[in-house]
Amino acid sequence: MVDVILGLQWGDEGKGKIVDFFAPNYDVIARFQGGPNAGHTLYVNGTKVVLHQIPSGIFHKGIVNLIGNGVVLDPVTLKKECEKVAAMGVDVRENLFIAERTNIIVPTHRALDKAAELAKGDEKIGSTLKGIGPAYMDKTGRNALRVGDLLDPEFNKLYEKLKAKHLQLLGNYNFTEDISEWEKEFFEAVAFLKTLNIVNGEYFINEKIDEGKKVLAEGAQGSMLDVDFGTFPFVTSSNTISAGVSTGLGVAPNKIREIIGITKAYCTRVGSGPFPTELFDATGEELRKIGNEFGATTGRPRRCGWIDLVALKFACMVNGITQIVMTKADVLDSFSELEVCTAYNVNGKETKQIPFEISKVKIEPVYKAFSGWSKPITECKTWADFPEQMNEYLAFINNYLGVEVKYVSNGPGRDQIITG
Ligand code: 2SA
Ligand code: MG
Repeated sequence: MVDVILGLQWGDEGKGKIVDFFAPNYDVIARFQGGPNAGHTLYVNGTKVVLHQIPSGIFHKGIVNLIGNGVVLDPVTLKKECEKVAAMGVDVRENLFIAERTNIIVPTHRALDKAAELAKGDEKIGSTLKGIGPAYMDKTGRNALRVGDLLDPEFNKLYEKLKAKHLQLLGNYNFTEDISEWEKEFFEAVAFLKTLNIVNGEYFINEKIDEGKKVLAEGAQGSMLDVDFGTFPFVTSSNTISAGVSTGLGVAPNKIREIIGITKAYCTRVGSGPFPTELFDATGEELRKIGNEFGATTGRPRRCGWIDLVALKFACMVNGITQIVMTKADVLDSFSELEVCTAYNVNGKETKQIPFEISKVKIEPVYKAFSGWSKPITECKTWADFPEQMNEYLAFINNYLGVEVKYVSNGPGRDQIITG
């Protein structure tokens, strides 16, 4: 069977840490979408590691890590990351596998991403500029190169053909950057990638499932960045929700069991687009400072605000969430009052649904206030140690969402997680 862990907000919910925490219960950890735009932070023996392409189970010996076909893979990022984990004693040839249908990010994808964002001016998406959008466009446009193509003796020809198409597009943009250095790096990385375990991902994973092995599918970005259900057009280019597991790994929906959603105790967003509960005041600044809210891939400061139950309930619905993990609850320790968004006011009308126009109209959040707990919960060891005010906060959220918060993370460390 397959369980899924994914983010319920706009990314950065703490997926890296949570996948790493649950990893010992699984035999296989698989990424099913996204690419080097992801930044999954884990702490290994006290050292902070950020993973972009490799699944977060890589530091557990004996666990198989699979990069699934739904991912877009940048060989350059992958090579650097493999070298980084190798320096920490991990042999990627032992426990990393890559699906041959995985689409490849080429240097001109990054160039196109950059050129297109620049051309958008004020309307820019706030992309990580890793080439994600153009790479997925080539997938749906049926032009992409895939990992299996690397083994084709004619690969260089295929590459040149795709590059020529991209250069034509870049011609529309007045793009003048020299990409020859990127290309040199790319071909070195391609040579390296060819030495890794390239497999038929869908047979590989289904054979594991048939053998009774337990698979954990690891989401990237967040549900509100889903290309269909997120705050379009301010989204990423893949299906980040649980349905993406089936298409991104070749696993049938009836093989999926638990769908674990992660939410922060508050909310953040990096990049442009609607964020109804965003705080522009000292409280927002405080959340960013205490929560150390800066992009793991780009270092950009993240926008911060209160928890948004309208968006969370929507995310629970489209994902079929069966249990919730709340992260960074300790960040709220010092706030004397907390707000929880329970509805939106859209054009003078109150609603508990995400409106289609979310990216076009101003949304006023309707809040319910809670008193803070003003106690360091980092010291709590069990659920019973949680302050009364925190129990009230959690009970309200459980009741609103109709799904239970089963785990609360109360610090960045591997062991700082409490089960209810
Ligand atoms: P892209 O790069 O084209 O997919 O960007 C499109 C939108 O998706 C957002 N996005 C993200 N949001 C949160 N976290 C992400 N990963 C990094 C991290 C981001 C970083 O973990 O911190 O370091 O800045 C991620 N990746 C994409 C992006 O902001 C755009 O709004
Ligand atoms: Mg992240």
